[in-house]
Amino acid sequence: FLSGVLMLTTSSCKETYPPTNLTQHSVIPLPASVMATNQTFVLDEEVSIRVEEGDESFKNEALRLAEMLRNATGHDFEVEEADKPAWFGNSIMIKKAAEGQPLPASGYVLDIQETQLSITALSAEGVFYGIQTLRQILPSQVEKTGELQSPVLIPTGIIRDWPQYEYRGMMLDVARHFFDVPAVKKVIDYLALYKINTLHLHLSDDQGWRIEIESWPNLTTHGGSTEVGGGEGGFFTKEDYKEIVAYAGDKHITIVPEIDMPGHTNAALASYPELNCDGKATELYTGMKVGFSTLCTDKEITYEFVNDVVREIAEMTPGPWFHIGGDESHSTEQEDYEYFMSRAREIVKSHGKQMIGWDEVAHADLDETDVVQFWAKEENALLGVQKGAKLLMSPSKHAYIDMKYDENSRLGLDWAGPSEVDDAYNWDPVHLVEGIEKVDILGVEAPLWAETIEMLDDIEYLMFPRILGIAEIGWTATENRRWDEYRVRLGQHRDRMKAMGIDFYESPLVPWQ
Ligand code: TNX
Repeated sequence: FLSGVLMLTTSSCKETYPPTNLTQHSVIPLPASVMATNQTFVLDEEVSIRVEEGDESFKNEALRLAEMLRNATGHDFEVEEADKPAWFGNSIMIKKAAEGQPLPASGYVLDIQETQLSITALSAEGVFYGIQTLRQILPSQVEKTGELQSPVLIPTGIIRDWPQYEYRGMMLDVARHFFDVPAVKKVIDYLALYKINTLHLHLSDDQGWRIEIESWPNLTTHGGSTEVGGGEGGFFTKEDYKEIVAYAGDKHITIVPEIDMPGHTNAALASYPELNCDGKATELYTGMKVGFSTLCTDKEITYEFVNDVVREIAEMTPGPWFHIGGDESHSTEQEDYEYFMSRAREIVKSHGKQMIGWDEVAHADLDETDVVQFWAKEENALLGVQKGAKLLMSPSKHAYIDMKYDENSRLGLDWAGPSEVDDAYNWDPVHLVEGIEKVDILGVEAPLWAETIEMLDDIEYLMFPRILGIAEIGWTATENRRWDEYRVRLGQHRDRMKAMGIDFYESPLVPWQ
């Protein structure tokens, strides 16, 4: 009888909710492990967000979470510095993992219990990823302003999660068509939700030079003045570039700048006659052909130019990498190409950066600090690995998100495609090139070339949903990935993409719901 009374009193002051199932919430990329405990954490206006005192970067993440919830619900959530849960009401705790915990540096544990939800990590980056996972567990209204109704019921359970690869990237070509700072920031916002941590900016090509270089001002004033199709082009001032770097850095995204050379350089050759072997400036170019331009590899001024450009950009770039292109230099003799690349690499190193180059660069001098971006030739990938370099995997058949989805796609090229959502998902970095092992691979990247795209909507259409698959390939262990299961999870991201205002391709291969 007594226990009956007790049960009555406890259950009368606590609401009961139907059993939940955390494993049915579609998180992309799929976490390393998800365990459901079938109860409910109630997120209402009484919840206090708490972070241990001491580490500013952890406090920043707590503030970020509070801001996300404030924006979605309209309610002000306070962030308190405390290492214990609140006396009354439920608590969200942001905690630093004890050193020596079996958790990789960028991993996190999201532990959701009935009265306490905690995110534990060794680094702020790990907390950030925990927040992105929580965001995907919340209803899609969290992506809008003022539309999330409180209380929000969150399923309980434990997620332990960490990435497989250190470099999970996308490339945006701002040279063929220029995209301005607000557009680039939007792309950064999108990448962050899927735990992509690198944005490679293709800043120069035959059709345009897009980054201000003080010592060579004509590069932008003349070389930046057009684009594919003859539009007005544009460029980033140094302030613009720094703004992008800082905005990305806040979301734990590293910017990798690329200046493509010695080919793909017509915009520079048109701006400075002395960079040409015959001393004459070329005409600006607005077509789509590749492989016709080259810097003059046996003139000393060429290396002064490269040094100035790399120095000015490296100074504004906190990340470790500098990409020097090196692709499709069809009008540079092979011997000249190798000589040029070896010198350009020395210049990059002298400014404290590690070189990345498209796979042709494997023919230059390389060591274990260099990165070869595989896109076309397997023998180049193998040669790079033999020289000790790491590989960045961007196989054009799978990872090129500038390809059409099918022959009816309104945008995109087709030389390596078409590339449907399953083509972009169904591949594994380790099994692309025979003889390559996981330790040889730095990560994966999806290049978005911009010959056919002119505005943010176009970027979204080619990016989504393929970028989610690339994000999962970079994050989730191969043995946990299956297209049949993934397509269902992807289908459940429809409302979230819509809530974010993303103009995505509704592939017939995906059960959208
Ligand atoms: C090849 S991929 C290129 C680019 C083009 C792209 C179009 C690579 C290293 N070079 O110059 O924009 O194809 O898909």
